[in-house]
Amino acid sequence: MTGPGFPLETHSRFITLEGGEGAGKTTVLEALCEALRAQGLEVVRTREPGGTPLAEMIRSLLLDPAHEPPAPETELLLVFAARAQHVRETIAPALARGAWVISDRFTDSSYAYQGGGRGLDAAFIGELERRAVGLRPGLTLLLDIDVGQGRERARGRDQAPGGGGPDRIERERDEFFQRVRAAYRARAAAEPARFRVIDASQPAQAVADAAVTQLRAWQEREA
Ligand code: Z5A
Repeated sequence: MTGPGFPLETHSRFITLEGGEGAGKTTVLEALCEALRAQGLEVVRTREPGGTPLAEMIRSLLLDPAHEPPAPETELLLVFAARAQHVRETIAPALARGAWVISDRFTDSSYAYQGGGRGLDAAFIGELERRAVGLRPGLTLLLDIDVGQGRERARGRDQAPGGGGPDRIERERDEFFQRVRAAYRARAAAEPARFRVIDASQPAQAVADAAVTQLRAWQEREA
C-alpha cells in the first residue's frame, strides 16, 4: 500500500460519509447500503474511529470524557492509529475481494476536527495520511448543516432515553464546530471531483434521497 514516495491510492468502491454533529449520517448510511445491496452487491458498512476490535477500543479512549483531555497531537495520533488498523484489517481486504465499503467518517474527519477544530498543521496530517493510511475514497458525501441546527438534533438524541449523553468531543463549544464546518467546506471546494456536498438541513428522507442519487451517478460514471 505504501512504497517509495508514499502514493495515495484512490479506490472507486470506497465511499465515505462526512459531516458535523447531528448531520444525519446514520439514516443516510442505511439508505446507501440498501441501494447497493438491492443491486446484489456486497457492502461493508463501517465507521471511524473504529471498524475493528482494536480500533473500537481506541474509539472508546478517544471519546471518554472521564480521563484528562488528550493533547491535540495525542488525539490526532490516536485517530490515525485506529485508521491504520481499520484500513489493513477491514477496508483493504473488503475492497480486494470486490466489495463496496461505506465508512461513516474517514481521514477528512481528521483534517476537519484535528486540523480545522484543533488547529493542527494540515501538512502533518497529510504526512500521516500518506505513510499510515495510503488510501482515499473515490466518493465523499459531505452532509453540510448549520452548527446550531446540527447540535440541536444531536442534543435531542443524546437526551432521549438510552441516549448516553454527549461524548468528550461533543462537549466542545460552538466555535470549535464552526471551524470544523469551515474546514470541511474548504476541502470540498478544493476537491470537487471527489466531494459532493448535500444540504443536510432538509428532512431526513430528502437527505437520504439526495445521497442515493449521488451514489448512482457515481456508479454510472465509474461503470
Ligand atoms: N473524529 C475526529 O475528531 N477525528 C477523526 O479523524 C474521526 C472522528 C474519524 C465520533 O464520531 C467523533 O469522532 C466525532 C468526530 C470525531 N465527534 N463529534 N462530534 P461519530 O460520527 O460517531 O459521532 P458524531 O459526529 O457525534 O455523530 P452524530 O452526532 O451522531 O452525527 P450523525 O451520525 O450525523 O447524526 P445522527 O445520529 O444520524 O442524527 C442525529 C439526530 O438527528 C438523530 O436523533 C436523528 O434522528 C436526527 N436527524 C437525523 N437527520 C435528520 C433530519 N434530516 N432532520 C431532522 N432530524 C434528523
